[in-house]
Amino acid sequence: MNLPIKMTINEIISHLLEAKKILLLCHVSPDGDCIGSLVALGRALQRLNKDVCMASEDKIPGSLRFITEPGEILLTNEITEKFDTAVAIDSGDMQRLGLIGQELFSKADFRINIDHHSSNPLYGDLNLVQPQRAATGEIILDLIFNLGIEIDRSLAEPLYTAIFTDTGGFRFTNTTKDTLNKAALLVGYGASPNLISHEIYENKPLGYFKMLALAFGRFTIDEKICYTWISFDEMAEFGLDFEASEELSTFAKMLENTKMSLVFKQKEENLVKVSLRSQNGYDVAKLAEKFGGGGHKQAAGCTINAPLDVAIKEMLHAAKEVDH
Ligand SMILES: [Mn+2]
Repeated sequence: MNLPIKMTINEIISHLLEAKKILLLCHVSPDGDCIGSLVALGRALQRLNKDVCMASEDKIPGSLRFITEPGEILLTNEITEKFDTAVAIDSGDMQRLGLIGQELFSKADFRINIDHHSSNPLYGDLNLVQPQRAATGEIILDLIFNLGIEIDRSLAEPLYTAIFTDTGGFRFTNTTKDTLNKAALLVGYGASPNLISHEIYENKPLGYFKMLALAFGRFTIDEKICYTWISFDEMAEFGLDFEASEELSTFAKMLENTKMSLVFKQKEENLVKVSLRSQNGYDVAKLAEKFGGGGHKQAAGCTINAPLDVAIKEMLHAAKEVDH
């Protein structure tokens, strides 16, 4: 259904107010935006005495645990109940919810899709998709305001984290005046910029730096495309979870004279996750879509089912053919 935004917000609110059992789902390899948005909306609905279940297909990365309470977010494979309403958060398409997540979402009587990816195919019964928003957290903040709930630190902290992480610490082009105004409001409600930035960007184990050193040593520039890789054996050797490699793409895009950066993160023997970032307006979402992925023009991702060396070769080949 395609309604004007204000009407959609009202429809979602009246639906949530009537719902009894609500399931909130985030995307696979959860990031700060989806976890922050999930936790804030979940806590807001709990204050309205709703029976809310928050779930993720994959486990929450260590750097984001500070915005969650232990046991607050379940893994989708722990869920056996049925829900009258399911809400997909920050998931550009239904597949992003993961295999079990997708099934849980489909089985709910009513489905709501809240997101900011322009490629979102509007897969819900109600769709609140606003690509002009830097983060889904911004949309959730609007919803919470409209629900008439007072915002305190337990809502402000995850929402600030959502906006902070999806803007790369307020550095990406998606950082608008509205984004900063919202962040300022959240600071007013108790979010601490210093604490959140410390939890997200600092507080790293020694193995993290050894991983960076190895991956930095592999930086290769080929036709203005910078790429590097890390294998699952190496991550295990450094005592790191897969999620700890996420930030490599932030560093890869810092290189001068490049148009695009690609980071290949091997998750399993024949499963490689690729993070794509563009520097000069190249649309990496289109490139990711060729491999069944998606995302934003400047930041996208996809998964390739192949050994690491094959994935690198295939993606590089496609990247060089990108129409500019
Ligand atoms: Mn997001």
